Amino acid sequence: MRKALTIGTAVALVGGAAMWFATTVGAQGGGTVEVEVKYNGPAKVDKLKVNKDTEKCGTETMIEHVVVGANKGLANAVASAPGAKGAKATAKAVIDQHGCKFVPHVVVMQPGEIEIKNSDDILHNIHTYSTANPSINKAQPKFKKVMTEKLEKPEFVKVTCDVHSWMLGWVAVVPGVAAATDANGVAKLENVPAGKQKIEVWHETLGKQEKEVDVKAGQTTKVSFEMKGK
Ligand SMILES: [Cu+2]
Repeated sequence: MRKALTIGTAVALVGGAAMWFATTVGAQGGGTVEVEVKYNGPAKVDKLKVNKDTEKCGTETMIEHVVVGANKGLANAVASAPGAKGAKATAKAVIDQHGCKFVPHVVVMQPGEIEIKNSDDILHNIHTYSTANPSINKAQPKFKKVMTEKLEKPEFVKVTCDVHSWMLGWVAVVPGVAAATDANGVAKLENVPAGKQKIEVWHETLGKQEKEVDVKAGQTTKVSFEMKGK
């Protein structure tokens, strides 16, 4: 298993053979980890009036700091198995500036490239607050529909647009298998290698937690987190 992983990693690095690798790991017995994240506190969503580019942005917007769904499920948290390196081939990460919001609010990616889109037909800007990766601060005029940028170091990167002060998003650059929680606070990590795995959960305002789980091949292991208010 360990030898196969090493060879697989090398191949994936050299030749973009990530799909082959995912298949190999699956065949060798990956499991699914279903991560449930709860928050026993109030949602925090700022509503504010907008008076700029209203034909695209609307006249009111929301900044989603803490989104709580059914059964106290916490949306927009990032669950990951950082030790499950290269276990899943992921599609290219995309964040879209749409309706003067970053969509999705939290995008999850493996270290590498991200596509930044502008679907609004107005001027936006992309401004990242990163420490591990070089900062990005670039205008994205309406004719620049897509820009590709590199985020190669693991980090949770805050993203804003300097044209529209309310725009806030996050890019979670996470090695291993990772996913954001849905509206009900659930994230599924697929193809996690069997055995003991550390599971981490991150949220933009509620911080980080971790637990260890025992992943069984071909099975779904459930793990539950409860984030605490600060
Ligand atoms: Cu903008």
